[in-house]
Amino acid sequence: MQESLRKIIHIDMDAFYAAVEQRDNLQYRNKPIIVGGKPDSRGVVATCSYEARMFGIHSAMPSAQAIKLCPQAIFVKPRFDAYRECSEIIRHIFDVYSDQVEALSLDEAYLDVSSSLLHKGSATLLARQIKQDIQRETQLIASAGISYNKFLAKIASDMGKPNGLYLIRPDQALAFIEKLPIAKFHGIGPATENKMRGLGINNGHDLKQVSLLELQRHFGKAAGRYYDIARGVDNRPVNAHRDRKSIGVETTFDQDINQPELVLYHLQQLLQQAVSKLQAKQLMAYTLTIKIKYQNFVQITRGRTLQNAVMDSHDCRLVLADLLKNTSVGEKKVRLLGVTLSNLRPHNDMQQYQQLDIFNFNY
Ligand code: DCP
Ligand code: MG
Repeated sequence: MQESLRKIIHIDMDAFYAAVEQRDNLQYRNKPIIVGGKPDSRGVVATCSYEARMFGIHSAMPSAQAIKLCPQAIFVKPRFDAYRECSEIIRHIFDVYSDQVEALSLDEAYLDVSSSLLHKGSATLLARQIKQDIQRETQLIASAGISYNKFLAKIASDMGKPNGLYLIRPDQALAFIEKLPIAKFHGIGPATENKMRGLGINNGHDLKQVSLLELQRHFGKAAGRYYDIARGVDNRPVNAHRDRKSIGVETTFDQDINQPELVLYHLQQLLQQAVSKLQAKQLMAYTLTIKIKYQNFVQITRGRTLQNAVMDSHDCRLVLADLLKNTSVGEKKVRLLGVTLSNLRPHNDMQQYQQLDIFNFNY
């Protein structure tokens, strides 16, 4: 099927955890509430109500900073069972409208509705119906984005928030992308964004001016994707059986490193980044693997499966140190280090989630 013929809907719940809390607790309605860790020590904001967002608070912000921005904010301990229950309800609704549903997290999914005959094939009317079903069954609000591929549908759902129903038609897409700031491109993270800004690429228009060759020079393998999305091309299918197997991060050093302490330090940093990615996907990992490429380009991996889910990098220091014992670190110089988390599962209960520690949910 030609790309322009697909009809993709992206659904994302508004302020999901916070909306559930405001629904279930009258005293939180119309108030700035923060779901996440308390503002002492290392608590972090999981999400906050739109009332709290007016003060500049957002997900992943340290709670201590959030309370400074809004001293009257109410901190609420997460109730994952309630969020999972809602998630199941909305997934059942999606299944009614499409057999090609790709759930990205508890509150977010892509639906390919290209072959739906409902509403005479209008994906926008279909999305509106899905939003209505969600509201009727959960009393919660979802935003929907509609377009001809995943990249644009996701951006569209962001554009309309909250309570959005936003369509990007094929004939509007190129003009839309041209104006889009690089920060809004899903799949371009903060590091790449900075690099692009350094190259004078601030929006879709700028990105489109750069040749594929030039993009490859700066961004390697990711270049093709950047080249395509600047042109509104994203052929990724909605993958109903997507099952992420691992999450990894790695870094190549400008100068090869030698000291075991320094290697350990970098591995901890990489692990911290991997754990953050894991959290964003609402997953837990039980297997931790390190990758080392020596100066002579020989590459090894060492892994361990743990009894408890991988915690933060501080707690894993001993495991990392242990994995390093069985390597030539200290003798051979290292040019690249990587950390991969695998054996992934959705985080199921409070106790397991707490093991990720970062949120510091000790109420
Ligand atoms: N979440 C989290 N930690 C993060 C980001 C999100 O625990 N760093 C959780 C809380 C959110 C839920 O995942 O409620 C969904 O994430 P979203 O990014 O969709 O954010 P919200 O639904 O809260 O708000 P929005 O209206 O912007 O979608
Ligand atoms: Mg959301």
